[in-house]
Amino acid sequence: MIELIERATSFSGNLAIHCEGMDYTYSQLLEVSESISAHLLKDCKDLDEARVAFLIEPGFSYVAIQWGIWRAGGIAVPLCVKHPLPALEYVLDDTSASYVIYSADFEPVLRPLIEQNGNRFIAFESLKSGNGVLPDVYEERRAMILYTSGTTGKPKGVVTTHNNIKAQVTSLVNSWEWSQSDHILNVLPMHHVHGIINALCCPLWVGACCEFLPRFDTDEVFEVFIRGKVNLFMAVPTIYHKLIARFEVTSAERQKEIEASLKNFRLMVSGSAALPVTVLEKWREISGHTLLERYGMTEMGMAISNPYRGERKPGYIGKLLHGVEVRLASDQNEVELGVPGEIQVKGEIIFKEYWNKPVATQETFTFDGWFKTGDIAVQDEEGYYKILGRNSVDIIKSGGYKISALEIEEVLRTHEAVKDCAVVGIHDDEWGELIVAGLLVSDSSLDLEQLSNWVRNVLPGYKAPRKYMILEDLPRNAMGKVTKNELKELFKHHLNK
Ligand code: MCA
Ligand code: AMP
Repeated sequence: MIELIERATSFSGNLAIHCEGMDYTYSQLLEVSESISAHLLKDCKDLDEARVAFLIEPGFSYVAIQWGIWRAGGIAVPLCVKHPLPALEYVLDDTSASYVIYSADFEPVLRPLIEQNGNRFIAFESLKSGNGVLPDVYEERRAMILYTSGTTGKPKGVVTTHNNIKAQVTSLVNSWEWSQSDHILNVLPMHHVHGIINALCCPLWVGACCEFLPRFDTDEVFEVFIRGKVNLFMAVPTIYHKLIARFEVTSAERQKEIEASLKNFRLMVSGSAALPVTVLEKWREISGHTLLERYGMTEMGMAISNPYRGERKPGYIGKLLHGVEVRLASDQNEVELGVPGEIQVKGEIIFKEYWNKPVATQETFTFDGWFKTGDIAVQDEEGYYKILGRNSVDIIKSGGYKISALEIEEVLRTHEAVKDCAVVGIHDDEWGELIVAGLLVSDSSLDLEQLSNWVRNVLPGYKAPRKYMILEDLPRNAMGKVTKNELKELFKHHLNK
């Protein structure tokens, strides 16, 4: 049986999930997930890695479905609750999902697909309780597919096995000293590693409690902090930036309550994007905590982290985690200490494959099995790594989301008034990078607000450009290739005017 779930039997009376004012124990999680498995299995003995997608708000039902799919031998494909229909459809088609479980709130967005092919869609509310014999699911089997943007157009499905997930979780449980008495607040999107592995599977591994908020909201986060049960928090730098901004305009009395509640925390973590030193320092003034910055990727979970005990160096992502091998390399060769190189990683944490993309999978590993992250870093004499950048200008990190400039460009080019375009990320204190697009248009009266709304019907809001600039021509080099760094400068100049 899957170890994460098997372990839950020894914490059955513990509180597992708190959401929307309700408490749920591990025994409820086991009971409801078993019932979901039985429903999914119907007459078969094992889902045999069939893909089961689910579109559910973060909370108890989300976790029960995830476990239900795993216990029935399926591959869990969590969908993003903010995606418009085309983005959801892409994932469903790419995974050829056998079933799609959705809660009533998402019926309107899925309706066109339900009308076309209703059989594979299961309303969560219609899941019948049942019990039956569940299959024995070996840890080598595929467990989950998460979608990530890369340097080629459309997002790729990252496949992890139960063994990969176990390695990713146990490494963090040991390094960050998770225990049964922990209680984390999880405000992260539940279709990415940060929310799923770090903030959900880690507490569940040790019998701790994961509390969800249906959506991120600064006041609600502070409200939960003040209630005093939570002792761990993990977020992207943009969230800390937003919490600081809200704190600064809060009454002195409320500020004191927030500060007092933060004293009870044992750990606060930042990751998914570079943590600006100014944010680290301001949060330290408010909370008394030096944020623990760590580094990870959808394809591997976490590989490098500042220490739980020991010096957390501002501006550094820390040292390699237990059970992981890391090297800095130029092409296939390790560089000398102090010389920048690409972060390459080996270990059980590394994903199995990109779904249905054997060539892309092969290309992302060196001939001798190192996973190539594409991130450039340098190591200091004490073993701490510092990220210097990425080897592709086409990857943008905004709000902690990884976004492909090429994917946005492809969408923009399908608009009737757009002749050509180039998308880049420019520095922004709040979002890390802001997505902006330079356009060549066939109709100079193009309404940019309308264009922006049109884009948001195709792409999720967090992938939509925030600013557009109509240009006479795109900056290009002698070979005719768009020079994106020049475009960034043009934008900076344009926005500073
Ligand atoms: C939203 N808005 C933005 C952006 N996103 N503006 C600029 N840039 C953006 N990227 C605007 C919206 O248009 C809207 O404005 C307003 O902000 C609120 O939108 P909403 O969607 O409600 O935003 P939010 O809920 O406040 O979201 C901010 C967020 C979110 C909570 C920081 O971006 C988030 O959850 N990020 C976490 C992503 C994450 O988990 N990444 C982990 C990937 P208006 O109302 O004017 O339209 S896993 C990973 O990276 C690895 C493994 C790792 O290391 O962890
Ligand atoms: P994703 O594919 O969404 O999992 O994003 C992974 C990428 O996020 C990595 O390749 C890095 O570029 C970036 N990242 C994650 N953590 C950090 C960090 N602490 N500092 C800088 N970049 C980070």
